[in-house]
Amino acid sequence: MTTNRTLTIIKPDAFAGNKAGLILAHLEQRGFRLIASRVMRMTPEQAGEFYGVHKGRPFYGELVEFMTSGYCMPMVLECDSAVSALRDAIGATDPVEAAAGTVRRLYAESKGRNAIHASDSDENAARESRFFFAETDLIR
Ligand code: 3AN
Repeated sequence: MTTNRTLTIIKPDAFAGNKAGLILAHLEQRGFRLIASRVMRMTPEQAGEFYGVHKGRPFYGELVEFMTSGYCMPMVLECDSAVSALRDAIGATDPVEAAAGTVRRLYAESKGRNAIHASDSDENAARESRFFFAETDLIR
């Protein structure tokens, strides 16, 4: 995993709202290239492990419940400075605080149902990409 890649997830609210294509197009227009994608429904065990860093926080149960409530779409994206570029493109966790033109400002409903996940470091991008994809899915 090179540092010009990051992991994103179109979350169940956006996927169920038929926004996956719009969000991918939005990101492609900003220079991100799609390396790998899948559509899946996470089990409680998978969501609990993926968000294990938040275990013990008040919103953890709600977060796991939401992430398992429907289909989602993990993707690996490539771009210069991918992690920071994608964090900039998705905007703040709470859509009311997200800058104009960001994915969350455009498509998120609330702090919990906020349309999209993006890795917050190169280390987590590598770990989270391996969570959803095999090494062979990422070869170019
Ligand atoms: P981000 O996704 O912007 O990195 P984190 O890492 O602080 O935000 O939180 C992980 C996820 O947990 C968020 N994407 C959001 O869905 C959920 N979350 C965070 N804070 C809250 C909150 N106060 N209430 C409900 N859900 C929250």
